[in-house]
Amino acid sequence: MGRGEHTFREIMTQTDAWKTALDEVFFRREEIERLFFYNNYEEIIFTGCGSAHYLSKTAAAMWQEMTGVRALAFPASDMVLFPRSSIVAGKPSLLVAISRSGETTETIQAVKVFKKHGGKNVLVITCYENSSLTGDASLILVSREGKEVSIAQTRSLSSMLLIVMALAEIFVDGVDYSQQLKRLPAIGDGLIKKYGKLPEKLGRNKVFKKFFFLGSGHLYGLACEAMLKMKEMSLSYSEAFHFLEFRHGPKALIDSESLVIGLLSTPARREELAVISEMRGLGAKALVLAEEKEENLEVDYPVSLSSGLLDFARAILYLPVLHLLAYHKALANGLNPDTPAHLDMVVRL
Ligand code: F1P
Repeated sequence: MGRGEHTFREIMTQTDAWKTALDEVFFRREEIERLFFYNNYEEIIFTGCGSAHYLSKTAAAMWQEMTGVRALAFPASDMVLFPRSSIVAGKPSLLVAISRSGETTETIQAVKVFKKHGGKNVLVITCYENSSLTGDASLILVSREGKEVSIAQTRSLSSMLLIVMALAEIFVDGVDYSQQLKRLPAIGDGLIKKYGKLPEKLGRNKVFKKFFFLGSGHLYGLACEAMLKMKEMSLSYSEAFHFLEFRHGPKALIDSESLVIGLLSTPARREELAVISEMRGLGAKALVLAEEKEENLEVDYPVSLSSGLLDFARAILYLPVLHLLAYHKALANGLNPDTPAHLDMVVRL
């Protein structure tokens, strides 16, 4: 096996996993509706560790914006160690526990703590049907094609994100999101084809030593996830911030070795681009992923998603190019992205 062969295959085949993830939600709609409609949840709590924690952040922001129901995200470890900061005993809540393996100790414990504090229903989103986590679940949604050989999550994470997106879609009136979501695999394939060479070029560029991932609203969690991929695979200095937060201190780190990676939203586009242009003025280069055409983005490396989809439906499309950026940076650093330093597939405590 060549260096990074598994990671590369998993990144490039992730849209196949998107298709089966969508089917999982569409085929099990009745069970899902039963879990939600017979229980008047006042809040939804998303939890997980590592990539699943960052996915939880995006999921919570998206869920609340789409459905109007309060949604929060906590790292599983906080739910275990500081239960009162995350759980209000007696409040009708649904816990959504996310874990590729279903074997991460903190996530398994978070479910137990939730139940100990009066929580009743737990929805598990995972890649394995039978695990220590699924035993305590009211409903399990599985991304069967999301399973991976590599340690860093790419295909698993994006397909579990799509399960959340498709779930939220069930509770939104007025817009036919399901039709939009069904178009994602083909659009994702087109993006990988069109922009596959750009992350390779940027990854190989030895000038870039610092990577700053910026995202706001529901895109912040994905900026964190892209930052984590860069750290895990390539051992590079990488950080994630909310766009406008970047001015409040972190911009002090900007220099000509910096690549600022912007996950541009539609509603805050103008304010976010102003941050990008300020950082370019301080010497950074900018890679920006956005819905609009390349020529409308005044940045060094524009990536146009051109999906024609609404904001929520397109979130997943930011990931593949950023996965490839981490992968190519790892190779350029002489590392094997399949096996990041010091990491294991599952953290068991
Ligand atoms: C969570 C996780 C992974 C990370 C590493 C250690 O795993 O933190 O995100 O890449 O492999 O475990 P899981 O609960 O999603 O299986």
